[in-house]
Amino acid sequence: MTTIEETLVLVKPDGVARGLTGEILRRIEAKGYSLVDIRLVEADRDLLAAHYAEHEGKPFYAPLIEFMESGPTVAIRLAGNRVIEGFRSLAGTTDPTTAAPGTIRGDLGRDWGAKVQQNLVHGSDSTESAERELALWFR
Ligand code: IDP
Ligand code: MG
Repeated sequence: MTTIEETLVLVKPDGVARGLTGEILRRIEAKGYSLVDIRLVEADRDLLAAHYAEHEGKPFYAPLIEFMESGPTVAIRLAGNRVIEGFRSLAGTTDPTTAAPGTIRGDLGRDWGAKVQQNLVHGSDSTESAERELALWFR
């Protein structure tokens, strides 16, 4: 079955600040996914509150919003069969210390001792999240 999906990928402010946008795009393109749209965004509080609504009330929520406001983010609309699952696999697990080597977070990320994990990228986790998040970042 061929169902071409789209997902939202973010290169978070740590990835942009560390000059890793190109390396992250290289990995995405080398995997074979298609860039549909890309933009540099200075995310404001309303956008971030909507994007991370599921995490409101968690101990890392306020540090997460502050981190995401700390600099520009690169937002990418990415397409391909099973791209949602495929990009999450490329990204690796949430904690960069234990994310598998070979993944973006495992190869390029580390713990910096902050209250929130600075793990370089975001990828939508379901078709519902992708649709919702793409509408927020590419309105
Ligand atoms: P994901 O980005 O791997 O989907 P989520 O659980 O959706 O992970 O969390 C959103 C973001 O919040 C993570 O990418 C990370 O930056 C941060 N985060 C999640 N869980 C923790 C935690 O337990 N401690 C610190 N930061 C966290
Ligand atoms: Mg998530």
